[in-house]
Amino acid sequence: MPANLPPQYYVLDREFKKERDPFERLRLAKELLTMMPKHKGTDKLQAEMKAKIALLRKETEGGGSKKHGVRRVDPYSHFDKEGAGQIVLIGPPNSGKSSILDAMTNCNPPIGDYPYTTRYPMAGMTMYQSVPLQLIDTPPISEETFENYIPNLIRQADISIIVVDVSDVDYEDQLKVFFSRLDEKKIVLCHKIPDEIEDARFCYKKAILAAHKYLDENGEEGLAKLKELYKEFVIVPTSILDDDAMENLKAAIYKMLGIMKVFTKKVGHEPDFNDPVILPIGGTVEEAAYVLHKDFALKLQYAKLWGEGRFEGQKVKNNYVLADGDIIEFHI
Ligand SMILES: Nc1nc2c(ncn2[C@@H]2O[C@H](COP(=O)(O)OP(=O)(O)OP(=O)(O)O)[C@@H](O)[C@H]2O)c(=O)[nH]1
Ligand SMILES: [Mg+2]
Repeated sequence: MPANLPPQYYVLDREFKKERDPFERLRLAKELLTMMPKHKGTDKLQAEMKAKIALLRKETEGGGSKKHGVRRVDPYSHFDKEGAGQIVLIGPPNSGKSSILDAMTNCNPPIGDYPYTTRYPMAGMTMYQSVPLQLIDTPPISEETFENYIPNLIRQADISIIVVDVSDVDYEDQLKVFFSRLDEKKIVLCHKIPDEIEDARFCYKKAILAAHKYLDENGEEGLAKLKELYKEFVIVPTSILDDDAMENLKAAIYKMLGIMKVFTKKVGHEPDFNDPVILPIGGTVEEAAYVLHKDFALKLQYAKLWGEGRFEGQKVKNNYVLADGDIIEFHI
C-alpha cells in the first residue's frame, strides 16, 4: 500500500536528516509523525518514527550515552521548567538582559557597562500576583556571537523577552542582526502563533519586546521609533529605575501565557492566597480539582465560589468556567 505522504513531508524530512541538534531533531520528528497520514501504508514508517522519537527523548533528557553513539547534550541547552511559565531573556549585547534578571529575581548575574558580560545562561524565579514565573538570562546575540544552545532555550521557553536598549542610537541595526541570526536557525518570534504554519521547518515562538532604558537620554525617541518599526509586537517600556514598568512587563508576560490563577480554601478556613492553582484561561472547577489531585476531581460533588463582584460563596457545578482570581471551596 503506498504511503501517500504530502510534499511538505519530504521537505521536512530533508531538514530532519540534516539537523544535528537533538532538541530540534525531536521537534522535527514529532512534526513528521503528525504529518504522516494514518493508514496501513504508513504503519512501518510510523513505528520507525516513534522509535526515533523515543531515542531522541532519552537523549535530550540526559539519558543518552556515548557508548551507543549518542551525542552529549550541551548542559546549558535545557533548564527544567519551574513555576507557571518559562521566559527567556534574549537580545543584543549590553541591552540590560542581566539587569532585568537581577531586578526581578534573587539571582546576582554579572552586569557590566560593556558588551558580552554574560557568558553563561542563568535561571531565577520571580512572582507576579502570587504566580511564580521562571526567567532565564542568556549571553548576547550579535554578528560576532550566538551561542549554539540559545536556539534550544528559545524553543523550549513559553515566551521570549527581546530586550532592546532604546536609548542606544544603534539599536535598529542591532535588532536587524538579531532577527536575521534567529532566521538562520529557523526561529520566528511573533506576538501570536499563526493558526497555520506554511513552512514546518520554522519554529514560531511568542515574544514581547522590552523597550529597555526608556527613561535614559534618547530613550523616548527610541521607544517611539520602535513602536513604528515593530507594530506587530507587544512593546513594554522598561527600566530598572521604574518599578511600575517592571511590573508592567510581568503583567504582559502573564497575559501572553494565557493562564489564570484561582485560590483554594478549605471549609471553615481562610483562602490560601500564597499558592494558587494555575489553569489555562477557560479552565473549569473540575480542572482546578484535578490539578490538586486526580482522585479529588473524581470525587468532587460541587464547589462554592467567591469571585469579585460575582459570587459570595455560591454553589457551582463541576463544569463551571472559572475566572482569574476566583476563590474556590471544593466539596467531595
Ligand atoms: N540607565 C540604565 N542603565 C541600565 C538599565 N538596565 C541596565 N543598565 C546598565 O546597562 C549596562 C548593561 O547591563 P547588562 O544587564 O549587563 O546588559 P546585558 O544585556 O546583560 O549585557 P550582555 O550580557 O553583555 O549582553 C550596565 O551598565 C547596566 O547597569 C536601565 O534600565 N537604565
Ligand atoms: Mg548579560
